[in-house]
Amino acid sequence: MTKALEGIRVLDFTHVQSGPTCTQLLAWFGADVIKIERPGEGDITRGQLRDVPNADSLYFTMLNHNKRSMTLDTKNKTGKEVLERLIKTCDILVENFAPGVLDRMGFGWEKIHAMNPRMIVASIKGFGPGPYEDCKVYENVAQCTGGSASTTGFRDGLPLVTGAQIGDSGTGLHLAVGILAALNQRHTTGLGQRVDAAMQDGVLNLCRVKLRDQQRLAHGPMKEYSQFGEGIPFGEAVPRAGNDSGGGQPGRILKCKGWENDPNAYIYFITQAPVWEKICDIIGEPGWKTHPDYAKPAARLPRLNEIFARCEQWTMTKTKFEVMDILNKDDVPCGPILSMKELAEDPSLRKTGTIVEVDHPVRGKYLSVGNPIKLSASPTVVTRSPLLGEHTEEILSKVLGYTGDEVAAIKASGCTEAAKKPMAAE
Ligand code: CAO
Repeated sequence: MTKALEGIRVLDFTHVQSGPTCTQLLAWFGADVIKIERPGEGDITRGQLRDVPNADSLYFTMLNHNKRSMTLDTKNKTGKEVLERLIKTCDILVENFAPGVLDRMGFGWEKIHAMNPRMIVASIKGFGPGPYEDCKVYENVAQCTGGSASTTGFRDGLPLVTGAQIGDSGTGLHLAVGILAALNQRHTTGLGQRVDAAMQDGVLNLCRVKLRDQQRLAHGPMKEYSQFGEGIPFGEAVPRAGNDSGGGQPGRILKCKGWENDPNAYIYFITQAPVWEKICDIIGEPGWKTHPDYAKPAARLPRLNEIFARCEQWTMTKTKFEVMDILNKDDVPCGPILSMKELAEDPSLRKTGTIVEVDHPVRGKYLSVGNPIKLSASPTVVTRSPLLGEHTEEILSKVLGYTGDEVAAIKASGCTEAAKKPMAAE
């Protein structure tokens, strides 16, 4: 079966998490992704958070599946010549270097565009143009500057960062969408273009509903926020809303049986209006179906704490999975809080390829998240991440067309291998 991006070649200058998320997706859709790494060191994450001695870390392996690795010192004269040939050969360059790095390497947009007018140059930076455009940025910086941290957590607690990597992986996803749009436009223009995704912008996009709420504040209190029912006035900016639902249907995280000992014995429970009467029967409050304080959504808003406390009395008598079964029979939307252990062991996620087991020659078998986007005519087969420089020779000869002698000369220049450090006694 062919792949959606078959025939598309990606010059992958990405590192750490944000950029690799994007190029891994392109690889899963069938693009030939050639990851360029610094000789001797490679992507810094190969050695970060290492759990198996001398093996590439899970941090690296889980973000670099289905790619080829080539080592190349792009500051070396011969290395620059090889890079020029790569630019002429590839369709897309993806990078998430610090601002200005590509220019300092001598490969700014104008030069690349002149060398290969069809090339799409896609970049992730921390910030777009403005006061912070030169700053280096990591995940949590983006969460804090993109509106996520100020709106996450409890009203009376610290701003919180989330476990979901919305700054890094989220921006990688945004970039991938931009690249696919640019690829499509190339069909009509014949030209590449720049695709820029800033992490602050990506996080803000994912916090869209909070900017919605910022504007709603001007028109009175937001009644679905717990603090409305608690009589606590709103300030000038959107407050942290704890586990209140971000949508129009009130929801909370409630304790389930075993919560005293299990940190994940909880369920997210949504009191969706169309199923309110069924909820009243399930929790043992049939009188609330007609009572003027509870029957209509607007009447319930100031009483959400009381209503959810009553729901919790019921959920605490059942495990989270029992609650899920009972509520779903009546179409009540809810979600058990699943631990990473439970997700890792979930047979249905294994079956769909959302969680996959991958074999690696150095570290052995490990679990990874597979492609969450399923294409019916381009199924993803996850293959292991490459070892550092594993495909250097293959790419020089088979992709770039260098002869055996030329490959030998390139290697002799030192641009593909790190200079050997002298032994202490030497
Ligand atoms: N050959 C030669 N030199 C290379 C090379 C290669 N193959 N690959 C990288 N380098 C060099 C670069 O040229 C750069 O050198 P100069 O500073 O002299 O120009 C140097 O490596 C360091 O690159 P960097 O500044 O991108 O890396 P860093 O570790 O200092 O910063 C990061 C990392 C992530 C903070 C920064 O890259 C960044 O802000 N990126 C954009 C935002 C982003 O994606 N952040 C998310 C990261 S994941 O949490």
